[in-house]
Amino acid sequence: EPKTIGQRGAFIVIEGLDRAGKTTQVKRLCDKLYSQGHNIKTLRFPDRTSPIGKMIDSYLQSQTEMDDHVIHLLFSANRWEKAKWMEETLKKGCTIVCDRYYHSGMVYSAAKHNPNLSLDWARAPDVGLPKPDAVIFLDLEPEEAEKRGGYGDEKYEKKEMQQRVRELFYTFESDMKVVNAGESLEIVGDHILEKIEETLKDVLEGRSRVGKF
Ligand code: Z5A
Repeated sequence: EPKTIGQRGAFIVIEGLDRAGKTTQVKRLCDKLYSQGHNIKTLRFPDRTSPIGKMIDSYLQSQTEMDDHVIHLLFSANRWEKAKWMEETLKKGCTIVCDRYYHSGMVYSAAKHNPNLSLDWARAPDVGLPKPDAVIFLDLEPEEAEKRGGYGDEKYEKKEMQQRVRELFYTFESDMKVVNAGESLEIVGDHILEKIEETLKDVLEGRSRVGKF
């Protein structure tokens, strides 16, 4: 019997640096929660499948150039495309586990050091989106990321950029539960579960409503 029937689902976001293992941990977490009887849906941002997502993909692969504000607004629009679906899904009792969300949106754009693109400016288009019940931040030392094969070929996968992104993520420390992603897959997975246990309980027992950013 699924645990979430008749209750809303929980909205869990896994944020993190490049190579931190977000995709791996989202999958582990979903398998675990599913085995505990939760109805589960996953999401990832950017969602590269929609027309807006395809524009983002093309930008990240350096096939298209865009003004920093334009790409920022597309990333935000890509979340808004899913907002109604997220609200309906949570209401139906499904738990959503989401790979990156608006914290990524704010910090990657602000990390570009464009004097006309502050963290405040970057925040504005996401205001009003469904607010996660818990945000896990998978933190990885740059040296550890390098051991995992270094950064890839996409636009932001450069050491200096990743360093600024990490510092900016830490300005949101009070919004997030930090997990050291440098440990083994199993240990990281266990720490994530520990950190969301309380949240899941509150949601399942009807003590918490879906908020807005
Ligand atoms: N971006 C943005 O600017 N604005 C926005 O609003 C949003 C995003 C939403 C693409 O994101 C870029 O978009 C990203 C942020 C920006 N730019 N950067 N950087 P993405 O999410 O599509 O792509 P990504 O960050 O590069 O994700 P990824 O490649 O999927 O990485 P990951 O999910 O964190 O890691 P992984 O694939 O699970 O693992 C990476 C490797 O490490 C792999 O070989 C694993 O086997 C290994 N791994 C994982 N965990 C461990 C442990 N614990 N030990 C050892 N090895 C491990």
